Amino acid sequence: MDLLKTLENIEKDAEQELTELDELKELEELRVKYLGKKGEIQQVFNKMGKIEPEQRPVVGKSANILKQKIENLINENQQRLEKAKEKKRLVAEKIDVTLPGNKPKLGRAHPLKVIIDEITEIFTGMGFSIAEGPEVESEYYNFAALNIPEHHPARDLQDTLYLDDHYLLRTHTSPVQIHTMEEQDPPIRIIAPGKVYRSDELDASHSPIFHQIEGLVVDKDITFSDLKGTIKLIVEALFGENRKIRFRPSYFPFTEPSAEVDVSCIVCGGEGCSLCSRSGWLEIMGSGMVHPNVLRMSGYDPDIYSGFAFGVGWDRLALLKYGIDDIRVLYENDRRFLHQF
Ligand code: 2U9
Repeated sequence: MDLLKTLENIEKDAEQELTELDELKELEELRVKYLGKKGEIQQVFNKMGKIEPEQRPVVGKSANILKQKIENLINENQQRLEKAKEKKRLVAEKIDVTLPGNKPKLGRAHPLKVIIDEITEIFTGMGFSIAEGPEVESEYYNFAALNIPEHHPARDLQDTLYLDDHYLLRTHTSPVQIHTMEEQDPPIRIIAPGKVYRSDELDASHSPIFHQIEGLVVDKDITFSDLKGTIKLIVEALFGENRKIRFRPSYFPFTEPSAEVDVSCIVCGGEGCSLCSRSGWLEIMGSGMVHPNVLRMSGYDPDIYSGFAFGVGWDRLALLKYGIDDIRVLYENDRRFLHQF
């Protein structure tokens, strides 16, 4: 039995098989085939008992040298195959950074949001804070505290969405100002933007949910001139410096005296057109000096403090600003519509 010859053959086979390899997993198979417990080198050792004793050291030494050599070959080839595999991966994953990217679809500010951002900027600049409150209110905060008597038509079931005998969905944001007056001492300078509810049928100019922005200032020596100056500022900021403003006497239970504010028509400038029903004026907000009863009910002495308040239909401002003739588009969230602004 010529084990040296066997070793020589093993060496030749191993060298050839290893250099022809191109898959890492086949390398493992070859490691088992040559170096494993039942591998070819081990089989040579197993047969050592059957050869001449003086041959054993020679064969043993050669077998050990070959074992080491195959081990080295396997390790070298492992490195070669790993490098090749990595290179292949890098080529496959190559990214062309010069290709144009996918443009993310950007949202736009909703028309109502644009308006409130503008108004917030004007008022915070004058030292006002933004106040918010619950949409579910009691009769007291929505009506009684605002000097709206028990049998006033505004309390009518047709206008107000009642939840039970005492609670309702607020019909204006005025309760927010009542809460603020109860919690804080004058001076008060707040605007209260928010969602309000009325029992209206939905059509082009009515929605059972709509938005208001109200303002309230209470301090010593607040006069109707302060009201006029403040309103002039908002109107000019929203509709431009060249607008004319007119105050018309009006009635609200929570203000006395009260005034409706008109602005010269933003379409015809006062000539008369279909938007202003040929009058040249657009009615844009209500206002007035806070009624002494309202001050008193919230714990302010009307002989010391006075205040003014105003209220605007926030949706109507958006419709006017953008020339939209249907309130429903503000609530439908149709991206094709909203993307025009
Ligand atoms: C307190 C005292 C007074 C808020 C006011 C108006 C006039 C007004 C309407 C405008 C269009 C409502 O959306 S609309 O229909 N609002 O005309 N609101 S004064 O007066 C207040 C509020 C709170 C404590």
